[in-house]
Amino acid sequence: MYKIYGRPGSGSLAVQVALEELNAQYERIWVGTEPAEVARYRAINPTGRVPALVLPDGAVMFESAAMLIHLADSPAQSSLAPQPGTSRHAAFLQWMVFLSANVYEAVLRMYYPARYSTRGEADAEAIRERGTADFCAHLAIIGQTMNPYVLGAEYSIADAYLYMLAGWYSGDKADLYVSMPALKTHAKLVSARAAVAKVEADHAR
Ligand SMILES: N[C@@H](CCC(=O)N[C@@H](CS)C(=O)NCC(=O)O)C(=O)O
Repeated sequence: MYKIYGRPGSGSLAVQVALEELNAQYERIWVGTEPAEVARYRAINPTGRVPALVLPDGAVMFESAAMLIHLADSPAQSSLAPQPGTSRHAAFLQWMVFLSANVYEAVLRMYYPARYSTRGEADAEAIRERGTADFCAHLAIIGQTMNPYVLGAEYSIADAYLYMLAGWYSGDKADLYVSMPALKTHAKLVSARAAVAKVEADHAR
């Protein structure tokens, strides 16, 4: 039995999708935002961020990309990632790290801009703007090669990750899709998956 700690609409969404895709048994636990609850949660994830994943043997993981790679690689014949050791798996790793290190990073500057300056709110607007521009530029790089999925014809858990991250665009999605039509097709395909629909409904409750 896994345990996934998260918040509605947060980075736990893609990890929960992976658990659903694998038909894994898991418990979903919401973490509140009150300081006392976050302080208690740091005993599970010392960064205080969501998600955190507890594995069936009790080991605890943080960092969403690491969780997704671990889950996708766990079954010998996984439908969520190519076979480890192959060039296709190398491409999978490349995009997972790219999404985490660049797209997720830019998202955090869009949503928490005041944290990125010692002047706090005074610089927030400029940092948010830069974060949004970087977010779009990073998505455009993936958009150049995806067709229709990140790895081409086959779905992988990188698609659930991209779908979640792209969904956090704070501007008008229609504008984003005009410049990146591949993302629109991608969102339609990924949102139609049973696992994704189930987890999105859970996060919307
Ligand atoms: N690199 C981390 C980022 C996690 C993260 O920043 N999560 C956000 C929600 S999507 C969070 O916990 N925000 C609350 C906060 O930073 O106080 C990961 O991929 O797991």
